[in-house]
Formats: sequence, structure tokens, C-alpha cells
Amino acid sequence: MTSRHIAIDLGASSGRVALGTLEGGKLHVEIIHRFPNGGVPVRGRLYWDILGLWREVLHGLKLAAQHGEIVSVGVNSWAVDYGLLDEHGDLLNTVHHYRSARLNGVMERVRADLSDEAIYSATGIQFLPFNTLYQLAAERPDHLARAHRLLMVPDLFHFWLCGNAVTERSNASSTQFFDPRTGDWARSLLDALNIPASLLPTILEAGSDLGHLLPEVAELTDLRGVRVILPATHDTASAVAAVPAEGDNWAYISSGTWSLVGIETPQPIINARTLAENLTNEAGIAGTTRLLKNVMGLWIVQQCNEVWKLDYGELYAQAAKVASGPLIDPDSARFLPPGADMPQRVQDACRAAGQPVPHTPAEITRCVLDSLAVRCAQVLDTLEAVSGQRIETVHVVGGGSQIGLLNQRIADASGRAVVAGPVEATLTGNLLVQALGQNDVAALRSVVRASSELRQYTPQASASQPFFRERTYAD
Ligand code: LFR
Repeated sequence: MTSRHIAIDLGASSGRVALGTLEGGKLHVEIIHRFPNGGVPVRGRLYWDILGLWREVLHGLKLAAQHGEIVSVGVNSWAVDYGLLDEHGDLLNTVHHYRSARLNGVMERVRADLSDEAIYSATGIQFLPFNTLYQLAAERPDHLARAHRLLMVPDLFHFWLCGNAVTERSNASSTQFFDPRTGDWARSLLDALNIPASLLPTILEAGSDLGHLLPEVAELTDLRGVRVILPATHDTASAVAAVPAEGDNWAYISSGTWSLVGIETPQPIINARTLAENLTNEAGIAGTTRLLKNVMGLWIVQQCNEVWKLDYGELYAQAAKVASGPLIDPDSARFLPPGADMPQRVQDACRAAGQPVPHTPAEITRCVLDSLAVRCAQVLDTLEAVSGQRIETVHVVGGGSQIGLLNQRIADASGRAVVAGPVEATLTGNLLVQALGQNDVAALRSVVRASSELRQYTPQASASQPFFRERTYAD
């Protein structure tokens, strides 16, 4: 039996509309429409062009409609950001970007008021300055008073597609006001901050059917009889669903704008040790937990390349020819905000650590990739220690899995075998949950293995020298 589904993956630097065809136990993914995404700076703040994204989604759907009968569509995106709707369903705000300066100092204030133990024991979520908890704490009270419903970014798109205003567990967990043990909102945290919990939508499981496209959307896109089915709406959860792993003893790195380094556990692990290590317990599919940590990822290179404007393939090829040299702490607070001075920030970090300063784009890129590999290796060791789960194989999935140099450096720095692919992990996870539901994760992953080309890297030279730790964005 053949079934066709559409996945919409909204990432921080680009968006994609893809058509997935499941046939004979294999999934074929075809990208129908790609479009750029990024922050829009206005008066010292940073926003998403949410309506521009919606226009691109409609355009992609219309292109997908030309490919024959389609069963369903589902949207995933980056986490933590949201829109507020009034009682008529109208959007009250332009959606804020999680890297906006409006959040400066907010997490510190909330943590001082509520205590780290109270926040972490209720949620198991790592402290990141942009978690939805702090974003709501930064909202003006009069603005919150006018709001009727909070919808996370993918939820907004589902609402516009089919009229159903709900959320899904994986992305709900990223807010830092979701309790993974009860599966419900951690309302007491919001009460303590005077944020009305009545804003929060119902939480559904991935695989839930939200109903047909609205008639006006069907009209605009030429898609008839298509249903909206919830994928794991957090992009990282969809990517982890598509990790082509078998058995135990593996970890994943979802490699893109961020490097999300983690393991899958049957239960959340929330204790003094995971708090001290600032590990997160985000929800995965089928009741699993994604015990992971955010590492700054390719963001640093992406921001540098906004200035350099080089071809990425060429840049990474040149970086591979440069010898390893200085290492920076990629999780330093200095790298979180956007800015054309990113190359200089890398140089400043090297200088501050008393290391040689890289100059050319290839040298700077090499420094960042080597440093990311070392940081990922540190996190893998931490995950092994806190969980007691041995990690022998590291699955690198997502766009960053195409960078052979980075995969090899992760193998070298961690002393573990790396398996790279699929590149389109997020789209794959999204599509397979729509097609197969979320319950049989092993079956889902065997389709991924049958459908993907994977590359293996074995550890060679050791690259595990430590680097100079700086104050991180999460401290
Ligand atoms: C990756 C991701 C991460 C989340 C960050 C911000 O795209 O979703 O999982 O921590 O973006 O939302």
C-alpha cells in the first residue's frame, strides 16, 4: 500500500515543505519547496516573520497538491516560541525570536524568585534563557490580560490549517512549564509568576488527527480531503524519532543550527546530578524521554557566513585542510546573540583563552568545528555517567550530518563510532509519525534504516584536549 503525506519543517535558518511517499516499507522524501528563515530586527528586538512563513507554507502546499492524492499534513518547528491569540483567534503579537534581547536578564530574575530546585523538580528542563517560561515572564501584564490562548509556532500553523487550537507533548515539554511525570502543565510555576494557566491549550499525543484542512485553505492550495495529523511538533523530537538505531548503547546528535546531544530514556531522570549538569528531559514520541543538552551548534558558523557569504561545501572542504589549533567554548554566552561580529567573537574567545587566533574563514570554521566536537564528547560522557547507559555508537542526524569533518572530529573526540544520517531526519520523523502513528518506535526506525544511506566514522586521532570554559548562556 502506498500513502503520501506532507511534512512542513520550519527551522531557524530555513523552512521546507516535503512530500513523503511510504511504499513497500521504505519512505521516499522529496523536498517540494525551500525558503529562507531568520530573525527580523526591529527597534532592538528580534522577531520571526510568521506571516511570511505562512505564505511560503501555502505556496509549498499548492506545489505539493500537484503530486497526486495526499493523506495528511503536519508541521514541526524549533521549540519555545509562541503566539498569543485573543478570544476571536486573532494573533495579538508578532512572534518574538528566542534570541531577542528582550529576554536579557529575565531568566536570572525568575530563577532568583522561584529557585532552581523548584523549577527543575517540576519540569526537568534545562535552564536556557529563552525557554517559554522566561518569555512569558517578559510579557507586559496588560498584553497577557488580553490574551486568550497561547499557541506554540507549529500549533499556530495547525490552527491556521484546520482551526484546531491544541498543542503536542514534545513541544509542550520545551516550555519549562510542563511536568513530564504527570504529562500535564506545571501550573504552579505559572501561578507563582502570575501568568494565567487558562492560556494553555490541551496537550495531545503525536499521531493525533486534528481534522480536515479548512475550506479556505483547501481552496488556496488545491488540496482536497487532506487531514492534519500531529507529528512530534518539536523538530528535535521528530529528528530523534528518525534516528536509525537498533538496540541500546547509542546516543544521538541532532546536528544543525544547534547540536542537540542526547540519549533516549524510558523515564525522565530528574535529580540533583542532572540539575547540576543542566540536562533536559524533553518529551519524545511514544512516552520516551529525550535526555539531552543543547550545544551551540553550527549557529556560530552560520552567523560568520552571513558576513563571508561563502559556499558551505567549499568552506568545510577548506576547513578540513587546516590543521587543528585553538579551541573555544562554543556554549559561551558571547555566541548566543546574532551579529555580524561573530568571526571577531571567535577570535576574542581564542585570545581570552591565551590561544593562537584564527584568521581566515577556513581557520575560524576549523576552530568552531573542533570545539563543537570536543563539547559534544564532554556531554556524551556526562550522559553516560548520569544514566548508567553505555554509549558505544553516536548517531549524527540532520543537516550537519553532511559535514564529514565534524562527524570525524566527534568520533575522534569521543572515542566512539559515529553513524551519520539521515540528513532529512526531522522531515523523516515527521512523515513517519503521520503515516504509522507513534507507538511502534522500533518499526518506525526500521523504515528509516531501510530508506537511508548511512556513513560510518571510526575514531582516529584523539582530539579530547579540554578547552577553557567560559560563562555559558545558561548560567
Ligand atoms: C532546534 C531547537 C532546539 C531548541 C532550539 C530553540 O531547532 O528546536 O531543540 O532548544 O531549537 O527552540
